Amino acid sequence: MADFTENFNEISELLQKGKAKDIVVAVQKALDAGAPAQDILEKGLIAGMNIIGGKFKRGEVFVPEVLIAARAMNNASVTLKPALIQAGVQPVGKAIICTVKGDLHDIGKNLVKMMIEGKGIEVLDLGVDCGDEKIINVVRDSDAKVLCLSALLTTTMMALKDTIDALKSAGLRDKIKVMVGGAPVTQSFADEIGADAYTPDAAGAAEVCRAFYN
Ligand code: B1M
Repeated sequence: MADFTENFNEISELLQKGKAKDIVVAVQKALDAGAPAQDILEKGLIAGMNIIGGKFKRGEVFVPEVLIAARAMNNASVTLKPALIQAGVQPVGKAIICTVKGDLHDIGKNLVKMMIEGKGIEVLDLGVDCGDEKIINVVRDSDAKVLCLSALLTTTMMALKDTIDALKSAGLRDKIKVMVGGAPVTQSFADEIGADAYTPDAAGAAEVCRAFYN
């Protein structure tokens, strides 16, 4: 079996340096060499972002470095997307995705979106920092079956509960399944706030989301 370690390391390093143009070339090179898209994502892009995350935590890099790494991640994700999405799959239904109020971290949300699209589900992306009113309106007016909420901060986790409560108050809780995720979220927190599902990663989110359409 071919060994793509060198490709993954190159991608991880370019991500850490925030090389938004070069990383696109490296991702394409890895795809052309036959590296599985899922491995490029996990062993190259996410691995690189985890290293930057650790350095950010230890005060070795600061917000600008993290932002340019995030830009490189988003560019690389766009290049990777067609390989992650099965060509020609008819949408099996619709889902809504966003980050909750106060939360600007959209890299994980974008990955979850991509992976769900890869299951043939059309995703309405409401973006970041999404207030309840906007979410309620889209849930009411669309035929989406699943609402995916992402929160990356301990301070925005409670907004997951607020949104679920707002759905209840609007009489819409039974209309939609609510999935939650993001680094600080746990299964027990998801249970506590009355979410229908929690998964720790994007691939799991796509599996669970797809199961709601069976
Ligand atoms: Co921020 N940040 N950040 N940040 N940032 C974290 C999250 C932090 C852990 C860094 C740290 O201190 N170590 C920390 C949070 C601490 C806490 O609350 N416990 C933190 C902080 C404090 C902040 C600010 C407050 C910093 C400041 O201003 N002082 C600020 C807040 C801004 C805001 O949101 N209001 C802030 C800002 C930023 C940037 C703008 C600079 C940038 C975001 C850029 C962007 O997203 N466009 C940024 C980044 C990049 C990070 C780190 C380094 C990386 C996050 C990331 O993208 N990870 C992060 C440290 C880290 O995680 N190592 C950090 C990669 C991504 C693929 O993972 O999003 O976890 P993640 O998604 C995963 C899973 O969680 C899951 O699937 C994904 C992949 O498998 N998942 C789901 C996500 N959503 C899901 C939904 C699901 C299911 C699974 O179902 C619906």
